[in-house]
Amino acid sequence: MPLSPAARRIARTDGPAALNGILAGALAVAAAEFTAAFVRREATPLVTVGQSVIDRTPQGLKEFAIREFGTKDKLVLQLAIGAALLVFAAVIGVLARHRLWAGLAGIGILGVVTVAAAVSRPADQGPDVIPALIATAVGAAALTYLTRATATPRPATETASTATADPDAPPATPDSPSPTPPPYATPRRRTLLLGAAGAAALLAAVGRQLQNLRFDVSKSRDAVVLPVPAAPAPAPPAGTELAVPGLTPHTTPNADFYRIDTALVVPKIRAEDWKLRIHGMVDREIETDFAALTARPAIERDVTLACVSNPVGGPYIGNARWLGVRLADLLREAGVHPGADQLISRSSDGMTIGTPTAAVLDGRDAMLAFGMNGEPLPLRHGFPVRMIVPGLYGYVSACKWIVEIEATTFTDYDAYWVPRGWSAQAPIKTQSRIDTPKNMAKLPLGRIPIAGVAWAQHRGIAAVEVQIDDEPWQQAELAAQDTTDTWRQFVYHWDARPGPHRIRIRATDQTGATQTEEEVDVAPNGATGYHTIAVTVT
Ligand SMILES: Nc1nc2c(c(=O)[nH]1)N[C@H]1C(S)=C(S)[C@@H](COP(=O)(O)O)O[C@H]1N2
Ligand SMILES: [Mo]
Repeated sequence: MPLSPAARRIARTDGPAALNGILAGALAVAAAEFTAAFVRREATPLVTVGQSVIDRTPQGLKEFAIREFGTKDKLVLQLAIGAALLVFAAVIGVLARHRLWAGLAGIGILGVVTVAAAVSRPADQGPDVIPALIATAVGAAALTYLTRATATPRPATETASTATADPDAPPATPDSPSPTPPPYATPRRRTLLLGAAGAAALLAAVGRQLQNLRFDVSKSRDAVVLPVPAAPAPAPPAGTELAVPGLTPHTTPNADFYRIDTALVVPKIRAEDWKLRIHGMVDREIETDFAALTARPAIERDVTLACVSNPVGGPYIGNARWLGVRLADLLREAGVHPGADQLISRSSDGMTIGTPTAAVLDGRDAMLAFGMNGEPLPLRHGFPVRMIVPGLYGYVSACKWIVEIEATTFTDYDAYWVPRGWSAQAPIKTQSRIDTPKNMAKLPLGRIPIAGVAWAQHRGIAAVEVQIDDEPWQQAELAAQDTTDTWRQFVYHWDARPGPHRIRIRATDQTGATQTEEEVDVAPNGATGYHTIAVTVT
């Protein structure tokens, strides 16, 4: 298809100009990656901007992202930011070809955005702006250089005088009255662009490598020797595990444990560098480090952790054996004031989580955990130390990468999720999930096990019932109870008749309360309703 003259001119001029912008952008990003290796890994604009987007994302959009992309929402976000940057850089390149100052203004806007992102993070650390500033300077310099070096030379008659008299003159615009513009892509230009692309790739690769060397926590984690618990978890009674194919195992392996957090990159804290400060409304501040914490008498407990964003029937729940130190002991040592009804835990990346002090002190096994299923905490699950409080949703209890606990009040402080529309206090609601059969399954005639898990942390599960279509509710068989803080498997053996069927379940906790049939969404404090599936028996 023949191109119109205008299209040909754009292809010959704006296309290459866009490439200038993209290369300048790539060099800027690479410079930031390199600089971040000397500041903090989390200081690259790719992370600070992404993090700011996460913190500012309206709640509805965030729920949509979690629902649609699951825990891949962060990858999707990074791809979206990358795509936006690419388009913006291309536009900047084209602008610069027409008016260099306009392109530079575009770089300036990116600079302001990245600097603002670096300083506005809750974990604001002054030096975080350095990569943003360096990226802006490199972007501006690269754009200026590439735009000038690849500008269409002026027609021969003008060259001598203007070029020497005004080296800063903007390049000829595509509207220049030049009937046959000289070819834009010259061998020199090609060398220049390849050089810029190569430099960006090298700088970014070396920067990443340096980041990995400087912030390598896997070595620190490998070196951790977990203490032998003074109070080991009581051995679960026989029969906590039912033998039904497709049923969730009682203990969730670390590799399969759900991950929910706002961290775009997993915070990297070496155990040797970790410190925790307990302060606020206390008589004596406590500061401890990893060696001191793990030298205290440790407890080991099975606790089922659940996310408030878990929809009915959803996957954001897991059960692990945690090893840690009783938080109540530390709080009593600190002399927490009776009026301090809220504990704010802060993570190294600025997350704040508010937990009722009463829940930590009421005798349940609230702990600062450093072990998970016999291993040091995995990095994604909060290495080196996190909080675990049986019975409360993760966003009000389970601070990962914890570095600070402040005793305060609910009136004085709103934790991260509270102004975002979630309840300040959120005990886990009684819930149950069918793991097998799957929704929409086609099943053979005969006896079919309907099995899953039910949970009512710290109250314990007393019963699970199953209903087929509109028939009476039937008692399911319960697995033995590990503790009231863990979920409990169940199975119901169903003599399936042919045809389409609806299956629903409901659980009753050990206070006698049955979960409500009323369907409410996850916000503001956890979903309710009966997990319901449809199957066809043939
Ligand atoms: N630092 C930090 N801790 C956090 C979060 C977070 O975003 N940042 N999310 C909380 C939420 S919402 C949940 S449900 C649990 C999830 O813990 P997991 O990822 O180990 O399953 O961590 C909690 N702790
Ligand atoms: Mo959560």
